[in-house]
Amino acid sequence: MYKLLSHNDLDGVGCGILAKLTFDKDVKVRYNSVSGLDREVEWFFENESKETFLIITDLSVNQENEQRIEAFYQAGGKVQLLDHHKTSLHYNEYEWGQVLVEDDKGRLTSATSLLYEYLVSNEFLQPSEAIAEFVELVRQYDTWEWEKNNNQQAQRLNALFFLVSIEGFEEKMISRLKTSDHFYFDEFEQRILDMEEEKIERYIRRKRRELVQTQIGKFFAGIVYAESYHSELGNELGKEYPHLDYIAILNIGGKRLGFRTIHDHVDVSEVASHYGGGGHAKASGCSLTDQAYRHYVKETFHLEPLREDAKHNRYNVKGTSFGTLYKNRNEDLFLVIRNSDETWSIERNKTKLNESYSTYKEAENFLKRKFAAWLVRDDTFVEHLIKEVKNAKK
Ligand SMILES: [Mn+2]
Repeated sequence: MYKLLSHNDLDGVGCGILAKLTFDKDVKVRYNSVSGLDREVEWFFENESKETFLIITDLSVNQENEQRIEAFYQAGGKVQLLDHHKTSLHYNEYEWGQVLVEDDKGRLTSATSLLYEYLVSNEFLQPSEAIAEFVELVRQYDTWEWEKNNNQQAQRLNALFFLVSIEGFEEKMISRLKTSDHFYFDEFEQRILDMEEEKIERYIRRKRRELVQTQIGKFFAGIVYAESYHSELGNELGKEYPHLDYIAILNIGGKRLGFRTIHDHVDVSEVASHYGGGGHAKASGCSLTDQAYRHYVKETFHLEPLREDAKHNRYNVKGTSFGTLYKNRNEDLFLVIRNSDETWSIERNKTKLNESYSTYKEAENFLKRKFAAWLVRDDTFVEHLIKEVKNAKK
């Protein structure tokens, strides 16, 4: 018998699908949340037969279980842990641990891609094109590579995963991978996925207007409350507000906190590990500990949401030598202007601030971090100019 303990996200369930394709009725699969795995591992050692081959994917165990697994392995037990999270790299010190963040071709891995490699190279599973295509979609989704490659199929696979039950998803995928030459979505799935996409768009548009910003430690965070679509949301908000180092997504009901960044200078697994969590450089999470609650909820609850930059301006646009107008919640007006030496400065209510910046972007970053200002619409800009002209005439 085999027992697979895996994560309850697409990558984790991808592992379950591969295990069931491989071992069929000889494998029992349990999906767990990050915090739920340790209980399952304890249950395994208390209740399962010593002959059962334990496979753990996409998750890490606590120190006690790490020792239990090592003792089990030393006593002749069969166990394999496969993971791709940077925070799990120390398991590589054990013979039963294999943690790989990047493969030898420099490609980011996922638990599903690691398990596929493992099953094929140990000749448990016959490789096929359909399975390889499915594994690659899961990998691209989990590593967020799909966005760079504009691989909509990968995103749609994850959307489908959330639309149906885990059992329903497993069943569909297993029969499809067994019987078809290539991976595909059927007509019904295509239709519900189209509807889902529109729904996500509306959800994100609404959440964009709820984001607050604050400085925590050395970073500026954007904070939003959301129960679903964390990856899509983190990505969209990160792009909408690039002056923020990362986006923190609060799931109060689940007492969880997720972190996402689009920037290379930030490693959000470090931010999460500060609160006892972990994950990847671009996506991580932790439980809502007392300290996390204080930093992200209590101390930010009174803040007003950020205002979005005006979208369809023709005159008040960024980076012009003419000057670009911003405003904040205190009704302060800010003008970003280009100096004669090509540097940029900021005027706050017509008083020039001391600092100058070598690029427009840097000036804007400062303005948005320090004053939470937004680009005003053309009509406000024109009104401002008319007032200026009138004042000049007096
Ligand atoms: Mn994963």
